[in-house]
Amino acid sequence: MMTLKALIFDVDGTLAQTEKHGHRVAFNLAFQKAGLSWQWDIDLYGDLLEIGGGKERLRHYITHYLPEFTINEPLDQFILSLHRQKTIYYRQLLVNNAIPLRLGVKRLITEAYNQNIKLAIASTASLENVKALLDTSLGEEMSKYFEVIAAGDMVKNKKPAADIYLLALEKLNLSSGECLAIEDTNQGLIAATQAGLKTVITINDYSKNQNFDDAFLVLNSLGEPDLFFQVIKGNNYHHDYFNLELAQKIIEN
Ligand code: XBP
Repeated sequence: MMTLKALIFDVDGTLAQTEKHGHRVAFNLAFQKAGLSWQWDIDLYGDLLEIGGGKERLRHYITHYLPEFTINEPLDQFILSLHRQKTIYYRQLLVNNAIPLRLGVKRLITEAYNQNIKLAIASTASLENVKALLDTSLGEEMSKYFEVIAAGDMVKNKKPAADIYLLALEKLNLSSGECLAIEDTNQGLIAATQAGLKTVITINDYSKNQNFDDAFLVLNSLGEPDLFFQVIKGNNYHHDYFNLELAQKIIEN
């Protein structure tokens, strides 16, 4: 029988709703600071989220939405400095007004840590931005619970490629059958599935209409003992909120 050894969490949208109120706002502030009139509204940002990675998203926007755009420096350099400024704003936003963790996240992390289940991160966002979220929303003490952080440019191909999950597994020194992935998007699901992981999805506004056929369980949130999750798809084995017991049942089946 397979035993659960680790939980691997996606970050943006899964741990906290950072995209709409964090990353998007920080991009817009960086545009303003650079004297650009670009504005990423909530709907446009939803479309742009198909491209994982802030730098990749900027490049996609420039090449697909602004074909006439020209600058006096290499595009790579321009994107890097714009993204660097965005990262500064993102951290500032979090420090000044931490984005709360989603329902059940802190409880599950605490439960795992107390039961010696390893905790890992597999994120498309840059390491700096992942750390900023963990430090501000979980606190520096609890953010150390994450033994492995696989993020951003540590791999060549970002989600939906499996690379970041394969890196997390390698760093954990565990096989995919011993770990469970927690994600919020179709791209994340594809990445985790390609890495051989079973996946639980907690949907959000941006991802709710995506395809989650390959997920083991699709929920509206992880839920709490006094605030149950809603099951959108899959077998919840009569549980009302997501805990390690349910995670273990998923791994076994
Ligand atoms: C989320 C992303 C990231 C963030 C921006 O990834 O796609 O690109 O939107 O972060 P995940 P950076 O859900 O895998 O955490 O600007 O740091 O790339």
